[in-house]
Order: sequence, then structure tokens, then C-alpha cells
Amino acid sequence: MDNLTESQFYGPNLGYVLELYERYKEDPSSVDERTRSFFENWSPPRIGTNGEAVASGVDVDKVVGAAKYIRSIRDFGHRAAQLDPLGSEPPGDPTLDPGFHDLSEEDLEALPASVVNAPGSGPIPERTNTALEATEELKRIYCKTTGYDFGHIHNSIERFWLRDAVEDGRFNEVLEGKRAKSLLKSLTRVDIFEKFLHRAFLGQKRFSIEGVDMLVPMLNSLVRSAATKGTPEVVLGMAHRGRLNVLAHVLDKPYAKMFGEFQQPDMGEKPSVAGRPGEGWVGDVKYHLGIRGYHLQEGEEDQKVLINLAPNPSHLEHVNPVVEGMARAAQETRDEAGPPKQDQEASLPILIHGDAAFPGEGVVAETLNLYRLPGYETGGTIHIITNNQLGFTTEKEDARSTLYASDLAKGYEIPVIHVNADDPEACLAAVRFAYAYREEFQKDFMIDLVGYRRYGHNEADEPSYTQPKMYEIIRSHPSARELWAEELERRGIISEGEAEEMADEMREELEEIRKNPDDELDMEEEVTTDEPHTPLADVPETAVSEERMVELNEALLECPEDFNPNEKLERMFQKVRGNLEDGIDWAHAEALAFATLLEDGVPIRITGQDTARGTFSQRHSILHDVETGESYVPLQNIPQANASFAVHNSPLSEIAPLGFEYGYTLNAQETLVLWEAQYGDFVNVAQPIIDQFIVSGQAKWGQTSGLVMLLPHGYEGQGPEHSSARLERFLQLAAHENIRVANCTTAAQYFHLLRAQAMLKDHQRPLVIMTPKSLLRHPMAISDFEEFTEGKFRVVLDDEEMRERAESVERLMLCSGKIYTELMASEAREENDVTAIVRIELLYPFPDEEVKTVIDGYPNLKEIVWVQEEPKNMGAWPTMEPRLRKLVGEMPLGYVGKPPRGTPAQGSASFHKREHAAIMRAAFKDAEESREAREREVERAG
Ligand SMILES: Cc1ncc(C[n+]2csc(CCOP(=O)(O)OP(=O)(O)O)c2C)c(N)n1
Repeated sequence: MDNLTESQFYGPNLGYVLELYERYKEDPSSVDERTRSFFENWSPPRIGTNGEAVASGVDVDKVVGAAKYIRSIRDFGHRAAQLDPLGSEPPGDPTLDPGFHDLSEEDLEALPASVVNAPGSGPIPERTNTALEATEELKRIYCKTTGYDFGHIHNSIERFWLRDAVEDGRFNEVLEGKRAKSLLKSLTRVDIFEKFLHRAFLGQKRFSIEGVDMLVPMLNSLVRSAATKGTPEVVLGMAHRGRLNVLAHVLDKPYAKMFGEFQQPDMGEKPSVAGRPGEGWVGDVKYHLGIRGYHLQEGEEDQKVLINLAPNPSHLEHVNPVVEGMARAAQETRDEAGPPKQDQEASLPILIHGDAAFPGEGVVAETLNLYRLPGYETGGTIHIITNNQLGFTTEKEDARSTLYASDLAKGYEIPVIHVNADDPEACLAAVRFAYAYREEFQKDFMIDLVGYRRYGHNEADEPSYTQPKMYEIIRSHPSARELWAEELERRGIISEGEAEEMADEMREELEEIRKNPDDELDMEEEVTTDEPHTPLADVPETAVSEERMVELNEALLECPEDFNPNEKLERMFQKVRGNLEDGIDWAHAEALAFATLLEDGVPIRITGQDTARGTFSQRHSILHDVETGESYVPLQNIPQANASFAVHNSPLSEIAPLGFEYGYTLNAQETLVLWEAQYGDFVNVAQPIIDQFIVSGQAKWGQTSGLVMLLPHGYEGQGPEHSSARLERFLQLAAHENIRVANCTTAAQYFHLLRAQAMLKDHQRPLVIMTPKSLLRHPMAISDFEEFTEGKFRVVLDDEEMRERAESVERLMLCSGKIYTELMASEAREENDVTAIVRIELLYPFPDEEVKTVIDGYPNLKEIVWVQEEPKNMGAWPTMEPRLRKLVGEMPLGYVGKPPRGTPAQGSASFHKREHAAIMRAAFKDAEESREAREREVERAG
């Protein structure tokens, strides 16, 4: 127990009591009656020399104790709330006992409510007289079936808003008449649908919602709020749990369609949601499928909300950043120059989480961290944890180190409501609360919906192997529908037997649809109609006229009159970018590509770690005034622009930022969206987003994306984590033209490639570009002006010098990326007049025809060698080898590069140098030398 002294009392409470006392003395009627009668027998304490209160006529400790007691109820009341429908004992808290504060009922009875509440301290003192009444009322509010967990919110305006909203009960509604019955109807649909599926499709996985049934009415309430507000889109992300019920009762997916999917579990042949049968289509299990459906607010045509349920992979929680990106894209308009214009009311993101996955998966924290960042904020996401108190078979003690499943949210100052899933009115109050908070503060809100899981993890799983006691309780625990029906009977809103009639009707309806499914199938559904074949070999024309280029370049070099640029940067810009005729380097080419696209009306968004400046100090897309620190973005200010340009530094993470950009592309198909990795090596941190969305989204869900990934790649002696963007992984994942993978070597090639990607709107595919580091400024990567004003992206670059004397060429070196510049610069090249060096700039889709044409153009070839700087088990070789073998027929095909390794690059710069010199030597060894001898050459260098 706290050892309170009077001196501790000196502070806000004493000040307040004294102030109240002064008011009372001046005008007794200015305080309420209870306070008046209290002051009649009270004399103020004297203040000691150190400011402490000494000797008073009132027991100051009691006042302090009461104030602390009230504070404890507000902050820790949730620990005593009955949150578990299965009736487990709440953890409680000693401070929730008045005795802890040395208070008896009589003490509290003797204090007026206002004495222990500072002015403006909420609505409770207004409706109670004594401190006893006030504390009892507070306990009724804070310790019932809702736990208000707000103690971590520091902002005082938010804190007071939250406290007042809880205590004046503005979101509570005791449901009556039609509204109470409508909820029963909704719970009946939820419950009977699951029971029907359970019986009709025995043993099939459906990840039943039962135990957190209120999720459906809660989501519908949120959608209605959005509709009333005029929000055109709700973006919803969730994993397997309860998804079928949400599809049926929030998105109105026809039952017949769902039954069809149960009867035909093989989704490979007949896609049911997006896409169509075709090459590459493989479909997905039914509880991962996305869908877009419309909600129409009754009677009002203009209150139509698109509910966009993102398809999700099994990888729990990884859909979170994708949903945020989709929501942000829906909130922005991009058809004018400048930054995009965001309207946070234009979409509402909702994320449903599992109680084991939320605290467990790192992507959750990464995504939460985005919610107030300028490039990522979406005006607040509403989170609901469908907390069934189990993860598969794992109990919470093994799943998290915190009391609540939601505790991670506290670190982000997200208010949390825990609510008992068997109290429907409390659940609905929680979503109203969440929606209003988002409206007020444009921040995330968390609802921890505490329920249970009726069956095992899936319906074929036996839960009593692992949780025998829990399932003993669950077996006899009535459903939310049954409990609500009982309550309505008790309140006299429905008659006995009415609830069962409702349930019977629903059963009959479902039975009827199962028998005659065709009657129901007339649903509006959006289907992707993208062509499966997207050869980038049909490269679009992307050259830009001289005049346009010069004008855009001038506009890019302009700054406002009163802007004070960094002098060094300004000098560098004028020198390197001042005259296009002097040649154009990589970053300059990128800026020009962006400028031309903006003029063409293509919006652009580019993000990544330190992307605004560029990791290698090459981009400088935001300039900073040296006097004022103000920033200026040339691409947002060129007068020719007809679309928006957004550039943002991302937080230091990969999964969530990449997932976000992928999501953004889905809802902004007209926009060129680029994500840049700091070094390409770090892209593997985002591997689940690549595997589960970027490369497979089309095959699983018919979902196309034009996302561009810029991945710095190249061996420059900087060690294992600053060398390789893991080209081999992308090439391994490439199939059925699901992505494009390029490793280009010149600024002009990069320029055309970016423009081509933006122009291939009807054939969108993610584009992976291995981008350079040293090549950013390498003379061989600088392109002549004419290369921009003529031509287009070339998938293969022939050896122009040797082409002139093709007859004399006996060896053909094929390579991709930076190693080309090294091969060209090596002494051996000068001495060797029988070897041509050809670059493959587009590695996937593999341009076999173009490569074949080049090969055929050298009639006297004796050997073809693939040269790369990566180890043999990495880089392009593992995927090039079978493709080239098919092309070259009997011709010997050799490999020159590093031996196979477990790590992509060497740890020391000198080792790197030795090895690269050996690769150069081996590459130019002529055909008489055996392949093994060449490989030994490189191995010896190690
Ligand atoms: C990243 C990841 N790890 C593991 C799994 C396997 N898995 C599927 S569901 C599940 C339990 C999830 O528990 P919870 O988050 O509480 O959701 P619930 O199924 O109980 O609703 C597990 C471990 C997965 N799908 N994804």
C-alpha cells in the first residue's frame, strides 16, 4: 500500500480543493450542494515553508486516496473487466480495491464527487454526488464487459476525448425493437451458415468464425458508418478465420458460389473470383480469395461503398501493408502536377488480425509504424483482433510476452478496447467508438474482440488433444446468437420460439440454394481480363523529341527565385545536367524519364530508404534551401507536368514498405510506382511480399501490378551484403511471364525501360531492375543525347565493334550488367580480336529470338561463354544455362565466373580485385582451353 503523506498531496488536487473552497467562500451557491455541506465542516490546510500541506481540518490523505482510486479505475479497470466469454477470472489489480488507498466506503461517502475530480475531469461528477457514487459508476463502466485500455495515450487532447467518450457513454446503445431483432437476424445468418457448412461439407476446412460471431455485425456497422460519411471505398484485409462468413455477409458473395467452391475444391481449373482459365492460372484456396462488392445504404443511391477485400496469402498478417497501400492509393488524386492530393475520407482501411499472429509477426509492427508517416498515412486504420485465445494449438503463455494480444499497438499510441464477444451491444459500441476516434484524430484504433474458437484450428482438428479443459467449457457454451436470443426474450422483444423460427428459415433458405444454385448467381463481380502474354519483346516506342527533352531539362534545372540551393549541388547540376549534348548519366536519365512521363500524364510515386536523395547521392529529387531548410521538388514544379509526382523516404524496413507499394499499384493502375532497396541485398527481408504477392498474385488471384523494384546490384568489393540483389531468386521465380527482370547497362536503356513500363498499361507486370552503383557515374554507362531521342529499349545489345567484322569472331561472350564494362575495359579485350561481347539487358522474359539472331550473325563461332561476376550457383547462370543450351544446339557453352558459394560476395576488397582479375583472364581464354582450366583460374584467385 502506498505510504501517502500530506506533503504528497500538495499539488494539483490540493490546488483544486483550495480553489473550490475559495469559490465556496465567495459564493456558497457556486458549488454544488454536497461540496457545500463538505466545506461547512472543513478548514483549509496551512501550507508549510516547503510548500507542503500541514495540519488541516480534513483528512487530506482520504482526498488523495480517492483521487488515486479513481485514476486506478480509469487506467487499470480493464484488468477487472469480464472479457472472456468462457468465464476465466480476469487478472484484476490491487489498486482497484479502495482499501489499497486506505479508503473505506464511509470515507468515500463523505467526500463529494467533485472534490476528487479536477475541473473538466469528465462527466462523472456531474451525475454523481459522493465519491462513493462516482467510483461505483466508474467501476460499472470500466470493469464490465469492455476494457478501455488508454493509459498509454500521452496526448492530452486525445486522452480527455477518450475519457469523456467512455464516461458519457455516447457510443453505447441499448438496442430495442427492430434494431435488436435485426442484430439477432444477423447473428442467425452468421451462426446458421457455419453450422450448415459444417453439416453439408463435413471435414472440409473453413476456419469457422464461431466464437467471434460478432465480427460480422461489427464490420457491417463500420461499412454503414463509412457509407453515411460518403466514403466511397472500404479496404479490408484479413486472414482465414471467419473469412467465408465475411464474404457471405459483409460482401454478399452468393451462397451458391461458395457452395460451388466447396463441392469443387480444385480451384486450378475453374477460377471463381478473379482471372480466367489460362496459362499460368493456378487459383487459390477459397479462404484466401479476394472480392470486391458494393454496399448500398438503403434508400440513398449516392451512398454506395465499394468493399474491397484483398486476397491474402496464408502468410499471416502480410496482407496488412498491402491493404494500407490500396487504401492510400484510393485516397489520392494524381491527375494534376505537384504532390498527389489526399482525402483521408476517400477510403477506410480495416485490418482483422489473429491473436497469435498479431503479436508474433514482425510485419505487424512494421505496418503500424507507417500510420503517421507522410508518405504512408491513411487517416487511421481500424484493427480488430479476432481473439479466440488460441493460435492453432498454442496458448497465449507460449505465444506472447504480454498480457493482451493487442499490446504491441500500445507502443504506437493506438487506443485499445478489449471487448467480450458475447456482449453484442458492447461490441457494436466498440466499433462506433473506433470509427469516431478515427474521424476525430485520423489515427489507428484497436479492438481486441475476445471470444473463443468453437472447433479446432480447422474443423478437422481435434482441439481436446491439447486444450481439454477449455473445450469442455466450449462444448456447452451457447453461441452468440443463442445468448442474444435469450436476452431478447428476457427483454420481451421477441417471443419464445421466435429465434428458432428465424434459424429454421435460414436453414431452409440455404438448403434451397444448395439444391437450386443457379437461381442465386447474378452477382456483380469484377474480373481481371488481362492478357496472359506480355512479351516485352514488343517493346513500345519510347523516344522523346529533342525539343521536349531540352525544355524539360531546363525546367528541371529551374528553382524559385528566392530559393537558395546548396552551391556544390547547384554547380554539379549545371555541370552534369546543364547540357544534354554532353551526355546523360543514370540519375539524369531517370529524372528525364520521369519528367517526360509526367508531361504524358503518368503519375509517379517513388519510395525507399533515403530515396529522395538516393543512397549513392545521385538522385537529389528534393532540394533543400540552405537558408531556410525549405524543400523544393523540381518534378512537382515543372510547368509541363500533367500528373502528380510523389517521392518519400521510407522507414528502415522492407516488408511493409514493399507490401505497401504493391498494394498502391493495385488501386492506382495508371501510376508508375517504384520502390527502391537501399542495397539490393536487403530485398530478401521482403521475401514474403515477393513470393506471396509480387510474383504469384496473378497466378493465384488474377491480380496484376506494374510495380517497379529498383535493386542496386553489382560486385565492387563491398562485402556480402552490399553486392547482390539476388538476381537468381527473381529469375527462379519467373514463369508464365509473371514479371520482367532487367539488368541494363546504360542510362538510355534505363530511360527507355522506365518509359516502356509506364506505357505497357494493358500488360502490367512487376518490373525488377538490377540498378547500378559505380555505373551511376561510369563513362561507359553515360549515353549520348541521340540515344534518348531515337530508338527504344533494346533487350539485347550486340557488340557494335565486332559486328563490323562478324566473320572473324570465334567466341561469343554473353553477359548482363556491370561486368560488361569490366570486360570491355580489360587489357585482354584490346589484345583479343576474335571475341564479341554481347549484353542481355532483359533477362526475363528471356529474349530467345533476339539472342538467337545475334548468335546467328556470327557465322564462324566456335564457342559461347556466359560471363558473370556472381558465384556459379547465383546470378543469371542457373537460369540462363538451360535456355542457352536450347538455343545454341551443339555449340560448346562455357561458364566463367566465381565458383559456387554459400554467400554472394567476398569479405575483402583485395580478394574481390584478385577474383575479378581472374574472371577477366579466364573470360578471354580461348576455346582450346578446357572449361575446367578456366574455372580453376578463378578458384586459384581465391
Ligand atoms: C507466417 C505464418 N506462420 C505460420 C502459419 C501457420 N498457421 C496458420 S493459422 C496459425 C494459427 C494462427 O493463430 P491466430 O493468429 O490466433 O489466428 P486463429 O487461426 O486462431 O484465428 C498458424 C500457426 C501461417 N499461416 N503463417
